[in-house]
Amino acid sequence: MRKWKMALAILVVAALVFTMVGCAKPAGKNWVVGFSQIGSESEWRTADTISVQNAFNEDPSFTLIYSDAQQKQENQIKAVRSFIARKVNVILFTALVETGYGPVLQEAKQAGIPVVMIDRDVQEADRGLRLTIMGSDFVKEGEKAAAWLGDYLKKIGKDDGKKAINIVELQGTTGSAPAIDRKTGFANGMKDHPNWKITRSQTGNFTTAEGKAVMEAFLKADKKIDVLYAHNDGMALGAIQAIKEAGLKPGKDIIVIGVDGVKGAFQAIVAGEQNVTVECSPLLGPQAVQAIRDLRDGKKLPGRIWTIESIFDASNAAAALPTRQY
Ligand code: GZL
Repeated sequence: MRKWKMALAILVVAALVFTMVGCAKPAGKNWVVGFSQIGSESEWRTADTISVQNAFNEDPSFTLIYSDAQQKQENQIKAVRSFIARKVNVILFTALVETGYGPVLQEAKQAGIPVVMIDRDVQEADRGLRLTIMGSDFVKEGEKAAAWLGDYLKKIGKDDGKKAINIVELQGTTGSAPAIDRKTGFANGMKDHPNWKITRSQTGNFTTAEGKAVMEAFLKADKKIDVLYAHNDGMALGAIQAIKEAGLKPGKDIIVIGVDGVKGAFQAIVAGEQNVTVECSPLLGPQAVQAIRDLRDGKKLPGRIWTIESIFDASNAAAALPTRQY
């Protein structure tokens, strides 16, 4: 009699232990991540959000709390404060604009909650309040755009180095790191071309609708436009609509330069309506989850984690299009 009871007890304990091991998360290793995203203003942003959400949701040792600020800084500040109140383990954050986050980052620091940034950084003065930033080199993106334009104008014999090349610029969100740095980078590239002039420059806020509206105004005011430099493909695609509605051929009458490398830009390049897109990858999820795993494991994070990027024009866009992930 006793033997079967003993056997039953062993079976029950074994089943209990198996259950515990099978579904129990490593104690003390479950981290809650508060992610403050700026909005959904572009194809790029949507792809970035999906990449981060997928990366954290695929790892059961993380719980991701997601907040969409709908392009309002005050919503981001509220979200970070709510993460602090909820005592999350880490805050993941991209800055709508560079300034205005010092106080709330100070609050996170006082609460002992580390901040890891992706995509857009805060101003220099506040960078001591965040652990690291991962994403693209926006200055380099602007420089790549200018270098590509120099090569292209030479190839089509449109730049004798003397005749004015008139460029209009659609800037990103005013005060944001990509808008500031892409402008700087392109200006750096212009130094080699004294005959290049930026005749008009205005924000289209990274959206297709605003990019179209501003390009319409440019075209009304100035018939002599040789090049459009748009800080993202979304605005370039809106401007392409405006150029066509003005009876001009985008990609031919006006050279169209975009940044991001979204699918819509590849399709426009294949159609001959956009000339180039400088890649800026939104697929930051895997890097973000690995950085936070390293943080959880007590590793020191590098001050800057760069993404590797390329550039696509008529020579390589068609071949790359089928494998594009965003
Ligand atoms: C750049 C990112 C920019 C994209 C835009 O890393 O912050 O914001 O270039 C997006 O498309 O809106």
